[in-house]
Amino acid sequence: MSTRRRFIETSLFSSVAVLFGKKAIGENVAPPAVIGKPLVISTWDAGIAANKGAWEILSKGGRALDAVEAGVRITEASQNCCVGLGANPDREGFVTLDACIMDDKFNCGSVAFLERIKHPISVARRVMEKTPHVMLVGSGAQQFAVAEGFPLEEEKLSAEAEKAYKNWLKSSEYKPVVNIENKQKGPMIPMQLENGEWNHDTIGMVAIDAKGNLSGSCTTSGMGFKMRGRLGDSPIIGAGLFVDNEIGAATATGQGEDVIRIAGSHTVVELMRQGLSPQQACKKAVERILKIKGANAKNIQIGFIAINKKGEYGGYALQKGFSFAVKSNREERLIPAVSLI
Ligand code: SD4
Repeated sequence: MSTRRRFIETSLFSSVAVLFGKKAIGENVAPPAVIGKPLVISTWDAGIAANKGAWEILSKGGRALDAVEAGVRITEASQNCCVGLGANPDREGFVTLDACIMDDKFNCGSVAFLERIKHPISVARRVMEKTPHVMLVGSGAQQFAVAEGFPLEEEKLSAEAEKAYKNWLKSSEYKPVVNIENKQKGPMIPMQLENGEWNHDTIGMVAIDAKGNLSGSCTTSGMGFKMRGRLGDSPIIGAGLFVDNEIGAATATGQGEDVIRIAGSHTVVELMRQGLSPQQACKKAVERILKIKGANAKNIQIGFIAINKKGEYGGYALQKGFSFAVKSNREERLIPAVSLI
């Protein structure tokens, strides 16, 4: 080993050891390969479990792409959460799922309006890797999934979703107006609960691996009791998710229509390109939405999270109640995001 390389490794080891509050020499503390990397962050509290799945891969030197797929599959499979087949249906009573994934080379894949498939994120990855396209929707996406060997699940609402749907049916009228749920005092998504928290039905995850490569994933059942055929931001590259391996990665949650309006995740990445930190970039994007929505902003929630190439991260929300989960060599925690309102 060259003297210079040994010097760099020793200095790195010392600074990491200081960060851990340990003495540098003689302590059995394995330093991360690069400070700040690997790192994974994801939206809402379900992100804690999802990050653990991603970490299995990242901590062994695996690819960020594999990590972000594996991580959100945990959420998709969880019947306790509102993401995946256990989630709230559309107004006709069907659960329709949207997901997208993006790697470090601008490869991306997406599925939308997908029914009866448990892991839309993995279908999105197959679209990316096995087709000349970026997006497949509806019956075509389902046909592709089945051809790829994904099992077609039973068409049955989870007990929670069935209860919520029946409840919603009592007061709902079918009016194809965006945010009609708010005007009817019915559910809106994300919905503010009695205890002041927001419910959610999406997980977005972005990660940087030990080699410094970025990837991201986003998967959702979308807005509960949405119009049949409605897509939000989550399956749209640039809106719900964007990755530029030279700069950073961002993902969004909340009222998808308003994230789409500003090409939200792409905007966050472009703001980081201009020199803003991940948190500053997320804040600026949220401010842009607030400016557009004006007084109507009080009825919606939007949250962005982002990481940059250095392994710095941040998040920002329109309203209180949004949190994001972080996992790295140094920390594992749920962070309440700062909000504008
Ligand atoms: C959508 N952005 O379909 C998603 C919903 C969401 O927490 O993120 N909910 O608009």
